[in-house]
Amino acid sequence: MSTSGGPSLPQIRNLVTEIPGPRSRELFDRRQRSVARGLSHVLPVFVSAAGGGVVVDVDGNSLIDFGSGIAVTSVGEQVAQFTHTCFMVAPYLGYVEVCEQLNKRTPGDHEKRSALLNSGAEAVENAVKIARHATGRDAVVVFDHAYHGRTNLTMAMTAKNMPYKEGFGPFAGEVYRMPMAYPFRWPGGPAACRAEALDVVKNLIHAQVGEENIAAIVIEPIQGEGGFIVPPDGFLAGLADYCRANSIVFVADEIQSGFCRTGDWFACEYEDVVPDIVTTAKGIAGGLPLAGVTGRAELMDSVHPGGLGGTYGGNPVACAAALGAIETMEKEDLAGAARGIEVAMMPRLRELALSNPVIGDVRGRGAMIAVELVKPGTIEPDAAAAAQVAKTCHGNGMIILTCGTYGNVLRFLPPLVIGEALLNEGLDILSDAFSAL
Ligand code: PLZ
Repeated sequence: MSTSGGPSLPQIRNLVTEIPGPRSRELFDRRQRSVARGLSHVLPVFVSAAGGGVVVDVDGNSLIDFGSGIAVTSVGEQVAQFTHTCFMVAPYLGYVEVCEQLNKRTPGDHEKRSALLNSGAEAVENAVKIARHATGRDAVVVFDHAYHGRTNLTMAMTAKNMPYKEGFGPFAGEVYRMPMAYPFRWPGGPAACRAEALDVVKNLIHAQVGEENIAAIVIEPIQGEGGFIVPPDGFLAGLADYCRANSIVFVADEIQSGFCRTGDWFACEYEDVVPDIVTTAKGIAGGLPLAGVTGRAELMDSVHPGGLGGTYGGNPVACAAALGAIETMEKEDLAGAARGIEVAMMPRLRELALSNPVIGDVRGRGAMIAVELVKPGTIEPDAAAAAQVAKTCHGNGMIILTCGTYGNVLRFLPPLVIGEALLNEGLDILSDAFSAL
C-alpha cells in the first residue's frame, strides 16, 4: 500500500496473485457497503500506485496501463502515489473512505451510500437523477432565492436571473418554484412566516404540481447565494415530514452550509432534520474539486450499475484532501469554532444594527452570518449601500462578499480557524465602513 508512484515505478508487468487479488476483493466488499451501485468499474482492482505505463494494485500486482483513466494521465507523471485512475476503471480506497465518512457524518443513522462528483452543480444534478430514477416521477420542487448551480438543470433550479440565467435558456423542464420561508420578507412579517409558510407551500404544490408527480423537493437548509436566508424553526422539519408522507425524496443541498460551517457538521442537524439525500461540496476537500451525493441506500442503489459516473469524480488527490480536511474538522472541533464565531459576531452586528438603520436584518448561524441592508424604516433593498460598505472594507484590506436576490446582503464567511483578534479587527473595519456611509 505504501508503494510510491510516479514515473520511477518499475516499468514491468508482474502478477503475484489472481486478478482481482484477495486484498482487492476485501476492499471491494467494503466498497459495496458504502458506494452507490450506480458507479461501475472496468476492473475491480484497487490501485495503490501508478506511474509511467503501469498501475500497481493493493495485492502487489503490477499491471500495464492501457487506459490512462479514460485518457487523462497521458504523460504518466502522477504525483506521489497516483493522481488519477478513474474510479469507473479501477477503484481505490480513498474514494471508499470518503464515502464512508459522508455516510457516517451526514444526518441520520440509517444505511447510506454515496457517489463522488467534481462540483456542487454536478452533485445536485445527480441527486435529481437518483430521485427520479428511484421514484419514477419527474417533477422537482425548488424555492424562491435558491441557488443550485450553473449547469442547465441547476440553472433551472436556481432562482435568480441575472447573472446566472440571463440569455442561457431554454432551461430544463419539470422544475417548479415555491415561495421560500423568508421571515424578513414574508408578507405580514416573521411571526406570520412561521405560522403560514409550510401551508402555503403545501397548498401551492397540491394545486400546481400534484404530490404524486414529485420526485424531489430540493432546498438549502440555510440559503447561500440567495441571501443567507434562515427559515423559521419547524419549516424544514415540516417539509421533511411532508415528503415522507408523500413518498417524495427530500434533498438538502448542504453545499454551502455543510461541513461545520453553521456550527454542526450539517445545517439540518440544528433541528434534527434527516434528509433522504444530502449534497455536499466546497468545504469537503479543503479547496480541491470534490462533491458528494449521500442518501438512503435503497434510493442510491436503485440506480443500475453504470448509471452514475464521470471521468474525474472522486479523484484520488481530492479524496486524500477530503480525508485530511474531515480529520481536521473533527480534531480541531471546527463545528465548535463556528459556534464561537457566531457568539463573537452576533452581538456586535446587532449593536451595529441599532446605530445603523440601513441594517434591516441580522441573521445566520455559526460562521454563516449576514446583514441585509434596506432603505431605513422599510424593507426596500439597498444594494448600493451594500456595495459601498463592501468597497470600503475591501479598501481597508478585508474581503467581504455580497449576496442576495436583490444584491443587498453582506455575508460573512470567515475561515473556521480564524483567530479572535483578527475577527474583532474585521468587525471594527466593518463598523467603520458603516460609519462612513
Ligand atoms: N448549491 C447551495 O452554494 C455554489 C457559486 C459561485 P459549484 N455556490 C457558489 C458562483 O457564482 O458560481 C453552490 C451552492 C449551493 C450548489 C452550488 C454549486 O456548486 O461547485 O459552484 O458547482
